[in-house]
Amino acid sequence: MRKTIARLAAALPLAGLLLLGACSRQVTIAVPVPLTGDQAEQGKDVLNGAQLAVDEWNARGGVLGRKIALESADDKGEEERAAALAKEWGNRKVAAVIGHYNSSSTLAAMEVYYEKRTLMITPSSTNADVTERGYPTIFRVCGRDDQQAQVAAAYVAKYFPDAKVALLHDKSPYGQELANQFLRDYQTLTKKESVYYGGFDRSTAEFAPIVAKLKEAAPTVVYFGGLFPQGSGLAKALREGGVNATFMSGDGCFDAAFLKGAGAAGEGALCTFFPDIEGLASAKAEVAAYRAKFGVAPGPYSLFAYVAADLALQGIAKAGTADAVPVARALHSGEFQTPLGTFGFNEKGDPVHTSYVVWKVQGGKFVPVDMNAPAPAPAQ
Ligand code: ABU
Repeated sequence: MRKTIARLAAALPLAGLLLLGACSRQVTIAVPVPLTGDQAEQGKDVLNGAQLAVDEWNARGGVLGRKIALESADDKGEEERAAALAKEWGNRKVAAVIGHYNSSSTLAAMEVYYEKRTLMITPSSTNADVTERGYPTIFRVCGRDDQQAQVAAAYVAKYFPDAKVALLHDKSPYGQELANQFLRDYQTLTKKESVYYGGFDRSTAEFAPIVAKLKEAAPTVVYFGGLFPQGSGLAKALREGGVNATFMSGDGCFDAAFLKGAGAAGEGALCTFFPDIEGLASAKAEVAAYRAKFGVAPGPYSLFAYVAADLALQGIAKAGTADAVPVARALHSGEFQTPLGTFGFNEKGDPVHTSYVVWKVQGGKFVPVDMNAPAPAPAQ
């Protein structure tokens, strides 16, 4: 018995080494997203997209002859948690991070990823600073708030020539930047001032005070920089409180949860998002594969997460290593085929091509609006 224990004890370090060897031969893709709380579904959308890409790569033999492992963690949409995950995964030398979902989390974590030489590609964080800070191993596959705000401002300037615009935001890096960019562009285009500008915390669910202020300001368009949990509640409160303005927001409200939360009050609301992705011929196979695997349609950012994971793996394959610096160089210098079309990054890490359009809630669904329809004549 004693001999057996001694043999086992002698074999344990070897088993440990073998296990370590097997693990280090894996390429790990990490996905930090909110998996609890009011953005849990959006986090799952992203996780599923990345999972699909990883599964397809593994089915083709992995990358560099190594199996790809996917790890996910709940960043809870919280900055501190995001930074802690960045530290942990950076220390463990994961090959790439697909995330975070929220701009606030990405901004809190990305410096750590950069310092730890961890490649990071966010599918959905649109705050300009994510790429403006100039970290060469940090990328995004979505567009930016300054781009979508410009489209929104041009739309309002053209189709609401007599608008009285009020701006609200959730004080987050995403929401506040979006509202500020919208205001800047709108003022440049129309030389008009807003009738109201204000912010409230992400935790606010009681909108009566804000409704009272807007009743007084009497806007005809309310532009909200923020996410769907508050956007839907706000749209509802405004309608119920007698503020009959057109509600407009960005990609953060472009979600089925906005439609559900706002109900009838969401009818006529406008959001900026990418053109119809599910309708893209290049995305047809992945949309079908996503539906087959998860039993639901992809969420707004599912295919972006798929593309982010796929590009990380294409970059690794092209560089011949999982080390972030050569992989980032490969991503910066190439063009890649993806379900979103031919994809390249500029020197900042933003997609070379991105486009936003305006979507309108009609019959409880988001419908793309005709951006070339003639504008109404201004009132005399
Ligand atoms: N882009 C909207 C969702 C996430 C964010 O940027 O905070």
